[in-house]
Amino acid sequence: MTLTHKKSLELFKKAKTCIPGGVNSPVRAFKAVGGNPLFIKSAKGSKIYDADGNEYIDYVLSWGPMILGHAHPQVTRALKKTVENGTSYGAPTSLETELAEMILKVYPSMDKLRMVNSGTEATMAAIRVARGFTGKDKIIKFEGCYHGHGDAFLVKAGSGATTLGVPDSPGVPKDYAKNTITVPFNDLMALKKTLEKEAKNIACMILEPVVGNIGCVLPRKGFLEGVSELTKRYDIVLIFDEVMTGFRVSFGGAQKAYKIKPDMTCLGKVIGGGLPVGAYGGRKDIMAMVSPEGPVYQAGTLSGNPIAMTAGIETLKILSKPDTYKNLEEKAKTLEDGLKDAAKMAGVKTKFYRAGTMFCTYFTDKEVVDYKTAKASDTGRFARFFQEMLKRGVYLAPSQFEAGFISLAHSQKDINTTARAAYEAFRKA
Ligand code: KE4
Repeated sequence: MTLTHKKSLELFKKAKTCIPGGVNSPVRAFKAVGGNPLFIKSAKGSKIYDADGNEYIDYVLSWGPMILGHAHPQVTRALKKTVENGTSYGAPTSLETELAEMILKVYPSMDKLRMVNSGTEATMAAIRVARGFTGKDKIIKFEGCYHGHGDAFLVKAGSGATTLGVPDSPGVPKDYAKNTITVPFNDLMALKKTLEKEAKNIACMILEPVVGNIGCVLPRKGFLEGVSELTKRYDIVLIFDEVMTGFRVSFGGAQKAYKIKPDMTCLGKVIGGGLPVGAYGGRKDIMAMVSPEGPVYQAGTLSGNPIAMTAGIETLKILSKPDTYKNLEEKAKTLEDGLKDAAKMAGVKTKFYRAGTMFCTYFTDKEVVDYKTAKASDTGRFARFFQEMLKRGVYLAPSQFEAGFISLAHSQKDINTTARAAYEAFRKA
């Protein structure tokens, strides 16, 4: 099936005259997979439709938020109603409390939370609060974990994983980056070594409990328990960045699935139901630091606005219905079996990882356990696989180092089509 992307190409050329790289977020530009990005005109359920009218089964789902599928009627109806009352007041509304209570009920590790407008804002604020609470400056993050574009996180491991960070992007001052220490994910020994040296200066440790930003990398047995135990031993604030894993790995996120109680949690994506929402929260003694209750400043013009809250509330109402996650798990497992069988029948060596409804296929025959092993996979082959799947009407994340997502709207037919396309795409790639 030869799809034309003529309209998308025209739109991309035009976008590049006024937006850097023609996109408002870099990964959308298809740089990692080649070719030009598709401009999307509409979406419904499990499908997205590009400017040339081509239909795709969507496994990006806006990078996670659209767990119900696109344009869910209950969410759309509620949004239309709310928007008639105005869109933002810059004053408190009952909707913010309603969504906050819904989230706190599902994440008992959080006593209180603050709404913000993105995952980046949530993680930036969370480390500022942890620094304010502990009076310490340094933070530990893990290689390959992405926490948004805050300066503190755009840092790569200095030479030797336990030395101080160096900027990973121009514009991040060296003096700032040196407060971020990066340690390999799944490596408790390296973490212990770092802590022996630096523990007294460390305010917090932040990690994606399942790493969705180098593909999908699962914590080794005992890793999260080890991290939790070490943060308690050294009195360091443990922050779970569940912007992606929240309501994805399970209804209660990775902290529920792996039974770990972090001191703070960052959320985003699903809790906004496709509207800009992030949130950070945690123990009441830590959140008491947040202005205006406490001295740590954080603010936002549109934080908690009624439209975004409405989308989040309706999304969580549907997700909290009984059997929803049983239904999601069945779909995700069927997809996993289909993709694994397709690779096997095509004679292609891949490693597939999944946590709840997030997943990833690597082109490698070695286990992928961290940034280094993820980077060693055959990204060129992934790019060819991506393009072959696109030709067959399946829209995967345009980078090996991203996770794929499935929604309540994906049907058995969608999954069968995907598996058939994958068999042909594996052979061609
Ligand atoms: P946002 O600022 O993009 O809402 O959230 C940042 C963020 C924080 N923490 C985790 C674990 C995340 O995955 C993200 C954002 N994820 C990327 C996808 N890998 C968003 C897509 C993009 O950058 O365009």
